[in-house]
Amino acid sequence: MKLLLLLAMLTACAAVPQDLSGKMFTFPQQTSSSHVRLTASKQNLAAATVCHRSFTDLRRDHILFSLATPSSANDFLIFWDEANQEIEPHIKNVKTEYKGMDYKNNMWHSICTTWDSVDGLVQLWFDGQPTIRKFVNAQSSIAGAPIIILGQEQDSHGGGFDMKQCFIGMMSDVHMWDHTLSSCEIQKYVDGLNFSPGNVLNWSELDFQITGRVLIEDKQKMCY
Ligand SMILES: *[C@@H]1O[C@H](CO)[C@@H](O)[C@H](O)[C@H]1NC(C)=O
Ligand SMILES: [Ca+2]
Repeated sequence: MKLLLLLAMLTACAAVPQDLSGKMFTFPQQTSSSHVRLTASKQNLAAATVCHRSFTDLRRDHILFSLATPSSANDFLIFWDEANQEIEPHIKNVKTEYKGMDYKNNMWHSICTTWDSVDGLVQLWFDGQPTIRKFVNAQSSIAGAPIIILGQEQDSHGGGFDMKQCFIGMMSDVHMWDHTLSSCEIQKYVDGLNFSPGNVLNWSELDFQITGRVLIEDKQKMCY
């Protein structure tokens, strides 16, 4: 009986993965709490690619993607630094800086970040344009239980949110792979063509949990 009850509770709590194709998360206000937590289907990543699309009018620092493990709050993190006008991938707590991106307000931008622990190289693709491949001293796997959050930046494993770094706007097409994608695969993602979805995070089968005011809405398309 107790076991049945426990099973029933577990089923109620377990999020059913959803196909978010054509949808977006809307983060409509500044808070230090509203966020989406994503469940990864794999742990211990020796390499990774993370792609996402975002739309904002923020003119301050903000988070785009935050993956923390118990040993490192910035295990895989994508951050916009307003003062330095740069996108900063942090891998295993090591920061890389990419300047010169045309990160305009009020339009969709797709950002893909690849990293491999074997060569320690990071590369960012901004709206499909590659940046240089940079060495980061991050040559071991991302290990331990990951907590992946959209909308807030983790200063600790699952917490330490700062209202002044939260994301406000819309996010869509979040995928994560356990390997680096080729430039062709990234181009297909950017163009919204038939690409192979993420095997760590799959937007078409996303396991997630919303806290606070985050909405799932249809992506607004251009009419022709
Ligand atoms: C992603 O989700 C789609 C839709 O459920 C599924 O067909 C596909 O196999 C998934 N891909 C991966 C790599 O999990
Ligand atoms: Ca912070």
